[in-house]
Amino acid sequence: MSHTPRRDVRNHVLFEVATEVANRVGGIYSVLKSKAQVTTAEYGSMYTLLGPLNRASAAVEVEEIVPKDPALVATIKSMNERGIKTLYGRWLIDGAPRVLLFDTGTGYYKLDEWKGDLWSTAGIPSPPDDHETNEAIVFGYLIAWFLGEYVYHEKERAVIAQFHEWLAGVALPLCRKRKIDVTTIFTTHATLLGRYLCAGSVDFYNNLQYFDVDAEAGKRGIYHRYCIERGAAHSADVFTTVSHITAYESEHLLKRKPDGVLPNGLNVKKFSATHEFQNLHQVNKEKITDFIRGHFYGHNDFDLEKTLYVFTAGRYEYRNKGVDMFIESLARLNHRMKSAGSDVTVVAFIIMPAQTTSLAVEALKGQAVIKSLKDTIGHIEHNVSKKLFNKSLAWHEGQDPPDEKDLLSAQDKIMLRRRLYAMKRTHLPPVVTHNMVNDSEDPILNQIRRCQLFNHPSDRVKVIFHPEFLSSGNPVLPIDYDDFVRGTHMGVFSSYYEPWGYTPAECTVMGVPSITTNLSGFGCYMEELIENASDYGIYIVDRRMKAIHESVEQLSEYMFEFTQKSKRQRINQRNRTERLSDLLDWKRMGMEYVKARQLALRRAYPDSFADGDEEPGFFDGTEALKISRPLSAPGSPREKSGMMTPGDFASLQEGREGLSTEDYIAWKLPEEEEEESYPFPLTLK
Ligand code: G6P
Ligand code: 1S3
Repeated sequence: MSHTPRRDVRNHVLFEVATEVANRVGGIYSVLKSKAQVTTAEYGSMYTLLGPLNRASAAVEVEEIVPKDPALVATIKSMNERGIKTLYGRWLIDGAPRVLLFDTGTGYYKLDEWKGDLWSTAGIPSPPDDHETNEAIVFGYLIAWFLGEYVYHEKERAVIAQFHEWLAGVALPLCRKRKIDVTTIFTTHATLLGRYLCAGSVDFYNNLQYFDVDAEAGKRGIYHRYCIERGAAHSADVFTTVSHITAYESEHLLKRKPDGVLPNGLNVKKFSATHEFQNLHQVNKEKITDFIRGHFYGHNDFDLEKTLYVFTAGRYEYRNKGVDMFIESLARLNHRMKSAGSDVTVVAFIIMPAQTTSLAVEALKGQAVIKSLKDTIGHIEHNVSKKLFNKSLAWHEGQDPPDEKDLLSAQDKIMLRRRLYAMKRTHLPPVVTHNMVNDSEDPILNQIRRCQLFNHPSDRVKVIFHPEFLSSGNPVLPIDYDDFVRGTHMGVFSSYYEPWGYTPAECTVMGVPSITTNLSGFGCYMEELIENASDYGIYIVDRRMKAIHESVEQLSEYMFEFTQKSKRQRINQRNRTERLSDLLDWKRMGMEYVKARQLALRRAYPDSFADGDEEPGFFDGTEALKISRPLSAPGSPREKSGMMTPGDFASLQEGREGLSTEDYIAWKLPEEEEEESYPFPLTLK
């Protein structure tokens, strides 16, 4: 790219480009939203997120403001004058970053022209009826237009544009072809081919280097999308992904080795009272138990004090998210618990949105029946206490005290009897809470049927499939996702394809143990960092070296071991899990983003870093320390991990020069507490 020899790299401007800005779709939304606080702390008004405008979601998430940066004002004005509608505002989340959203609908008048241009300049074809690709093209051209005009107006400061995922990647080859004076980073959160190939029945990881990528993309009708993704990866100044396993996949499928790994962090919120998260577990567990009482009406024959809640959740990708392995392992666990004569019950929730028509009558009835029972008992309780009070008032010496037999009236008894009969049931408690559009073909339901996990009284493992995201407004299971997670005992995410995996990371910061696999970015990251991970409630199933039946066995063994823990052991384990939170905090993880940006600047503006530069020491680490210090905890002695930083990989080292995560936030595993909670040595690899 042709860059002006010297732009001010120190006071550079940062744009992050993605389709999920202020628009919840999946994991990228979580990345941008949770990271906002550290990035705005570092950049302030020099950070803007660029995305397509989704009016419904922007109406809730964005507050419109007037831009002040003269280059931004001029660029927006010029685009508006040419028919492109935009919304500039603050995203109403922690950190309140600035966002500029483009109404892609207003750019469609140029779609044909842009499609032709994409073919002639980048060799990327685009079929007529792929709406998602059309959106990506219009959005990409609007972004390239925006960046081109912006750097025309902003001549002093360097500009970094970081793009997330192929849907936001069309602008990358355009920036390169048009020689737009910005430096670019492309971050992929998965690869298109990886996702498609894994969802089929190929032995993905053992064949990565052998796939004929063009042919495989062609067979699946995604060749044009694949071209966009590959074009983006190759045009960016710096190419990154979210985990080492996806870096390996990207190298083979996109044919460029990533420069570095930018793992996903979380915005970790600490409670002032250390044990508050344990109290929250108890409160939310009670909410789940209320649901269980209703769902299992007539079959509440298991001890709720000895019942454990496990769950899996995510987008409905049956094989990729490992639901197949989860259900198979539950069947084995059921068998094992029965054979061992266990008095524990495991209720396994599967929270994965599928197409449904409505809530199932039986699920609604269960909650209604128990509510009526509760109301009736409340009513009787009131009558009894009133009667007892009146009888006691009338009592005088020499009389017998009021007899409990006289307290329940005939009418009370009839009411209670009615409620008891309403709980009679001729069939088993349902496995699914909703009416499914494709009940007979649904892969989850079919496997539950195959494994005969039908919630029979003799089953020690019960299953509930909730094919809708959780919400506190739901009449059957009224609880928000975070509260639900807190109320459970364990999350199980036995994924086959999982570039990072936010769900187990979220469990960890809430102090909930989880099971993942060594095919997930999160699992590998934790395995690399902590030697005795399972002691911390981080269980990792080996899906790499083991045959499938062995992995299933390992998963059911982990769950079985867990059912044998005492309450005290579970409480201690939750404490240890929660103490890992800092490991996943953006204050630590965000360092990799800093390194990627430094590398991008260095590659685009090498002259600005020459000896004798007027800003000496910019890359000796001290500047970066200054930026992030207010966010970080005071320095303290720390352990050393195998990797220098979470994302050390390939050429991100180039831009580092002495900068390490440990400088960004001094992190160490927490001090051991009482002997009882930490009965084993704490070791880091
Ligand atoms: C938290 C609460 C305790 C409660 C416990 C239940 O630690 O603070 O009061 O006894 O949760 O743990 P359990 O693993 O049985 O749900
Ligand atoms: C992707 O979303 P997914 O669930 O399709 O991006 C997420 C954010 O980086 C990542 O956590 C996940 O593993 C990927 O698969």
